[in-house]
Amino acid sequence: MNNIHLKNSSDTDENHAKPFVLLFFIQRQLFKDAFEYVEPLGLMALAAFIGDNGFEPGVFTGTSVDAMELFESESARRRISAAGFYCDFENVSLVESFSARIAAKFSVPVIVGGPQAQALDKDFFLRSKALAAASGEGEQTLLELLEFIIHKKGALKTIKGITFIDESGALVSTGEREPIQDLDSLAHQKQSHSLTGQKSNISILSGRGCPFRCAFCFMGGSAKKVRLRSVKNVMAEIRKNFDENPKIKYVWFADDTFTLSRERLEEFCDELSDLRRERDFVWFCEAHPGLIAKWPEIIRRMVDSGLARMQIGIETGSARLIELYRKQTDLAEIEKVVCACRDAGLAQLCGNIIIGGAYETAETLDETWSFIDRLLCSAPGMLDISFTLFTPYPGAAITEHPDEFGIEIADRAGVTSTGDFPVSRTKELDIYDISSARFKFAKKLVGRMKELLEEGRVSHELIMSHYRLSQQYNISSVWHRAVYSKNHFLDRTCSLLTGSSAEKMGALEGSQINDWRPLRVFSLCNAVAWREMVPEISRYVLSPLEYQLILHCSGKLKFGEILDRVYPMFTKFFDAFDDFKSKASEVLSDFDKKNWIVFTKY
Ligand code: B12
Ligand code: SF4
Repeated sequence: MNNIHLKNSSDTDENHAKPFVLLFFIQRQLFKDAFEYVEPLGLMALAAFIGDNGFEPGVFTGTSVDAMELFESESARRRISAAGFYCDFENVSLVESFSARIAAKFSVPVIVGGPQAQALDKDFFLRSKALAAASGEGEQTLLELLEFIIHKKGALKTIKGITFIDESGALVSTGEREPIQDLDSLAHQKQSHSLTGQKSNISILSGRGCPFRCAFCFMGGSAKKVRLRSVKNVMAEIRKNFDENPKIKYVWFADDTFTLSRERLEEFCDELSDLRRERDFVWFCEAHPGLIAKWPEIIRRMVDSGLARMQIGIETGSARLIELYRKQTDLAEIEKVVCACRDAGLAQLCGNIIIGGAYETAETLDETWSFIDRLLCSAPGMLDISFTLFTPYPGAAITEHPDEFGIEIADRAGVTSTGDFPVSRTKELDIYDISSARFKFAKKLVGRMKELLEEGRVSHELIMSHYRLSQQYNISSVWHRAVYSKNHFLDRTCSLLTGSSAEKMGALEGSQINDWRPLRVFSLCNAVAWREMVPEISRYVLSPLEYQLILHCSGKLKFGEILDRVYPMFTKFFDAFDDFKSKASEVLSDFDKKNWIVFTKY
């Protein structure tokens, strides 16, 4: 098993009496880091539901290699009554081959669900040997399918919301199942259902459905009526999971509806603030910029109650395209939200950009870059950008009517891409133009971020907050990954400041400094280059005094002791010790600004 430690599924007699059902979210090795980070909420919800209705569920998230190993070891121990697979645009072919293997080798019935289930065709069923695919919300559908498979209750054709191949070989669809109305009636997810161990985060859905109809979005095409859970119910789920897994440090509100109502959001802020008095955690949410722009002052309240990172869809910098996407917001609102987040002291805001979407041209790409650049300059150090390529998700308006959006879909099933290559073109840009645009955008983004850092536009407090979020809460940002951590001196300094009791010089008051020990954050051998016996650090030529001072910043001597040792070497250049002391303090302050040193107490 590669790097993951599987928990044994529960071994109690009581559980063995219940039919065991394995639910999988599998991906190829390539995606390992991205998706193992969070538990697949859909499967956790299904597990909770069937767990309350007479079955013993286990949820696995990981690579197909690990999944097969788990399947083999579990089936050697006990009978697996059924297997369910979460299927999205990326893993269709993998689910297909995995399911075929399970059906052939273990004769375990396979059910498929998830966002891509509605698009599975007859070939998929023939090749995968899956018994049925469930579209939409799967709780009741899965239960009825399990009752049918295990207890021989009912018939496939009477189970709403599924597709299957009948005895005559025809692909049959049983029609849509009504989405669940009262979400508060659903069982809460349980950490014990996860077979891949306890994570340091938990994803939560405070509602289902989306009121918007963005033309590129799967939800835009298939979104059902919005249903919100009560704040009380959501908080009870969070509290229960905290009790079960004290390792949780990050609460991830995954739904698109979290910021739908101001009053509800305020209620969440109050509840989350209360909970933070008992537990150390921070939280994330998705937000619609059009909503937040109406009451931007809410962001400060969210930040005060622990919001560490928020995600919004920016999509494009072209006013015409954002309208075509039916995003129901505009560039001015997005800019307003970015500035409001900056002013409220939010640590991280992530904006998504689509490259190669409707009517994309070289000109719209230029507009998008100018917009990103303006936003980055407005909120240096806070705004992360992530670039995605347009992907033809089933049911999205652009997928259904590409002509109306100036798009030509070349590879509808996405078999040539792992999200890393375009599968469609626009009237003006071919696949290669779009691919190279994405590459250039990613490069330009990091380049611009580095410039902003070098220009001193990013505050030390903000940089430190990214280090703290990474070290204490396992939250990553583009700024941290691609910019701060690539600057050796800054990275070492911030890591020391977060991970130990070290301080910046500015944090030490007056005479306090004499008792603290300056410590250089790099190895002198590696960092100092000697040119004709003159020392340089990163092309900065050191004066003899600077060299002696950095040499003595080994963390072993107090500042006062360093002064006493170095002064005798330079007496002839100073009228008195106090002059020397003030010059040495100036030099150390410069080292501190360059991130060459920190101060340690012991
Ligand atoms: C959280 C999230 C993530 C998380 C976790 C993913 C996860 N699967 O839980 C992370 C960050 C890892 C992620 C990554 C990606 N995501 Co995402 N993600 C979401 C998000 C915001 C919430 C998912 C969720 O928890 N939904 C709530 C639960 C209750 O619904 P559900 O997962 O659909 O499950 C229900 C039903 O589908 C069904 N069901 C699900 N599985 C099964 C299995 C069986 C057997 C049965 C019977 C039923 C069934 O029953 C469940 C309960 O009702 C959704 C948007 C959304 N609102 O759904 C996008 C979404 C799922 N993601 C999407 C995409 C495209 C991606 C990425 C490809 C993005 C990218 N470009 O990198 C990656 C792919 C990850 C991968 N495959 O490696 C798309 C999927 C579109 C599609 N047709 O495939 C969505 C719908 C966003 C969108 N609006 O377009 N994502
Ligand atoms: S992009 Fe977000 S707001 Fe738009 S339809 Fe999809 S989920 Fe809703």
